[in-house]
Amino acid sequence: MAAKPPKADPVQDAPQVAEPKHAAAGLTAISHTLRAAQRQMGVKRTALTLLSVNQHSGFDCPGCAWPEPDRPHRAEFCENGAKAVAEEATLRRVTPEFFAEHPVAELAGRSGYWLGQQGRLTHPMYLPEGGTHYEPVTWERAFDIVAEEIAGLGSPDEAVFYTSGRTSNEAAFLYQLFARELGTNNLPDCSNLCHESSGSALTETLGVGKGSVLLDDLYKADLIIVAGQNPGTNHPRMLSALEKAKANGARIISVNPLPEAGLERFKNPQTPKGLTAGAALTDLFLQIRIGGDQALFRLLNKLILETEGAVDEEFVREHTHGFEEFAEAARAADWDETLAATGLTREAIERCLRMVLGSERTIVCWAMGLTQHKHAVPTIKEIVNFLLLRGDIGRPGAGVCPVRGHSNVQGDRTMGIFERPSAAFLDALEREFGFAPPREHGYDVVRAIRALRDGEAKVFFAMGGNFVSASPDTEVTEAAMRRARLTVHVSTKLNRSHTVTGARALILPTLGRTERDVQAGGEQFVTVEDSMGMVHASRGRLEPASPWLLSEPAIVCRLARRVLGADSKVPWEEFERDYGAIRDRIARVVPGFEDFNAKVARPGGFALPHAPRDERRFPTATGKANFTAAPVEYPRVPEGRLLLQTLRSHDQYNTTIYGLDDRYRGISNGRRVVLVNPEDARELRVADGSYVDLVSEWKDGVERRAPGFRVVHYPTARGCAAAYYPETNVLVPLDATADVSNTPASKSVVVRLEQSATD
Ligand SMILES: Nc1nc2c(c(=O)[nH]1)N[C@H]1C(S)=C(S)[C@@H](COP(=O)(O)OP(=O)(O)OC[C@H]3O[C@@H](n4cnc5c(=O)[nH]c(N)nc54)[C@H](O)[C@@H]3O)O[C@H]1N2
Ligand SMILES: Nc1nc2c(c(=O)[nH]1)N[C@H]1C(S)=C(S)[C@@H](COP(=O)(O)OP(=O)(O)OC[C@H]3O[C@@H](n4cnc5c(=O)[nH]c(N)nc54)[C@H](O)[C@@H]3O)O[C@H]1N2
Ligand SMILES: [Mo]
Repeated sequence: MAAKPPKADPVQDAPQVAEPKHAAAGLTAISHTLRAAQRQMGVKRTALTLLSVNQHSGFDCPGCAWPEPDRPHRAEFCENGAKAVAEEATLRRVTPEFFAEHPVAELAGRSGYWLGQQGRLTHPMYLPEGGTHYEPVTWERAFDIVAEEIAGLGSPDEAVFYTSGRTSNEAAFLYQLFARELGTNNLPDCSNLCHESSGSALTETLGVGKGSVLLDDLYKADLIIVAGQNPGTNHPRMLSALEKAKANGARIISVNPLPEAGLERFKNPQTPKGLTAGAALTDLFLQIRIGGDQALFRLLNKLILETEGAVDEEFVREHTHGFEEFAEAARAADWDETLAATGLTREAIERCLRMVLGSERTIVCWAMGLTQHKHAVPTIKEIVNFLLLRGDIGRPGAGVCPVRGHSNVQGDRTMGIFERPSAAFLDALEREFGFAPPREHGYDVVRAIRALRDGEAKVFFAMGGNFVSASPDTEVTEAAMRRARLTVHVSTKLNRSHTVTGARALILPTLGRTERDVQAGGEQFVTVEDSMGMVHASRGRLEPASPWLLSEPAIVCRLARRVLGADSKVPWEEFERDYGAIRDRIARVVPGFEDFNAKVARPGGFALPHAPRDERRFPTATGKANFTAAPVEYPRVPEGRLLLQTLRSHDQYNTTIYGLDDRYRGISNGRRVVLVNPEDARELRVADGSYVDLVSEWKDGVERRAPGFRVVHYPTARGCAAAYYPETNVLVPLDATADVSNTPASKSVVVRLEQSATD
């Protein structure tokens, strides 16, 4: 039997603290997996469901974007993938009766954890203007309401269409098609909050905004640098790949302000040895100061340039542009200042250099620890400089590996979910469908919030996600959302964004990945693209959570028909009937998808072309791979302040909170904790176990406060602190974003700690 959801909101500010762990996974992970899954699904459904995750004939794990091996293990999932699946395949339900019982005002006072634990949404629900409760509504009426509000806009640019990264390729393609036929490029997505900095940096330097390695390259690498990423929690299947790489002789350097358990040692639950001792992963741990990565790579580059024979001169000559200017900047780097920015010793950097010089094939992997800073884009460009110097792009075992978050976030972008689409993409749409798509750029997430705040956008539509909790500056974002005329969420589960609404609001419940999708044309499957540009099919097996659910493609098709009417140039009905028809059009619009339907029928799918990886061709403005010479930046922190990063615990999927523990870091039963280096804590006079308010300081002078955090003395880098997102999003100023990519700088927030009033 599955357990009932919690009735009351648990007390979350009484966390318990134990010693952090030094290894990830192993038997404990298996027992946690099964317990979490059975709580939501019961025993039989757990077994059935987990065995079809990431199998060629099954569904793509909604957990993360890490690729599947060619021959997946019979149990090709991880603890956190299983939790993501269990959240979706849960037997708990949020019905019209639930909404009748709980007024919206009450739901708005609940924690995100409590909301998510209530289960799957079963019916379309409507909150009328002035209403206190969501009421059931028919699908027809729901689409009428959206159409009414869109018809009332002064221009299509007053509507915003957000996407979270679980949406399939088919749904994403239709969604952007609808927005563009309507007449707007306002297509912000979670990527704006996530890897946008990677996309910006890689597009400018290499010509393709995606990673350049395949899974197999990891197995061939001599050296893998993992910077700003916590795979033990967020990409657990990556640990198996790192283990295999090590067995093949690779060495691993991890660059992180925190000693993350998963990177120290991995106990692979798929192997007998893994269940006991496990394998040590990290050979060198560089405990970097938050925001010090650009400085680190600049120093490494300076040292490489100073070492006889270390530069791959032929590669630099043949394939790159801008070397001289870059080399001059790198040679001129000032040791003292640059070193201080890293918080490392010169010896540590020289040790790292020796490992770099000893490697013929180096891969750099990274995630949010690098992308969410003001200088995220130049940081990633410095990593590109580093790889270019050694010729480590476009050959086996080497390259850039931004590790994506949501399971199809990369595919959504490939399908055109982008507020700044290329002219080539729009031309292709125009040719294929015969309408003129808008050419002006639309809003990204931060700009969409400003537009809502300023009354310039009035309809907010979300294809998945939890916009108000995932976005920065919670109070500003929530106030902005409340100014909208209409907010609409296509969702699987209840979340905070359903409770912070415009004048009218709709919740449109949809099928999840795990569920069977039957349309008039028969049973359908969808496709996704993983972090390494592999595209494959995903087919749900479970009965839908409720008979009233529509699939995401069906929702877009019906909405588009209702809003655009008979004038539409797009055969929406045909697309809803048969997703193969959607793929036929994708094949004609998106490069790399030729013969899409045939290629995706192959087990394991197919790899999208990647010019730098496949042929050392760089489709940049210069036609070469670009070295760049940005000045080194790093966050400046005034006396008595700390630099706070906002990160994930082991028991959450972004804003979906699975539980209140962060096992590897030794935290349990609560989330309001702030990890502080014991030396800093002593200087700041904050005792372990005392309670503080986190107060962020930003140049606008506005006080942003997150009250009541338990101080945990923790071995993070000096001057740095860490606390969980989304509780701390209230501290991230809307205007504190990365240059160029405009991604919120959620990993470098200057804070002071104030003794809590209640302490
Ligand atoms: N179970 C689970 N899986 C997930 C998610 C989830 O929430 N739960 N989220 C998914 C999504 S959307 C994403 S984007 C990914 C996120 O995956 P990660 O990027 O691993 O997620 P974070 O918890 O934000 O961790 C950031 C890591 O960077 C480090 N870090 C912080 N600042 C710096 C810095 O300045 N320099 C360096 N070198 N390191 C730094 C932190 O200590 C931490 O280890 O995971 C995906 N997978
Ligand atoms: N401070 C801070 N803020 C951050 C981050 C950080 O590190 N620090 N990380 C950022 C990152 S990397 C990201 S990606 C964003 C995440 O931002 P989002 O993608 O907007 O947020 P999620 O929490 O992943 O969305 C969860 C909701 O998605 C819905 N959902 C789940 N599956 C499906 C599905 O199959 N279809 C549909 N339609 N809906 C579904 C459920 O209703 C669930 O409540 O947050 C960002 N915000
Ligand atoms: Mo993400």
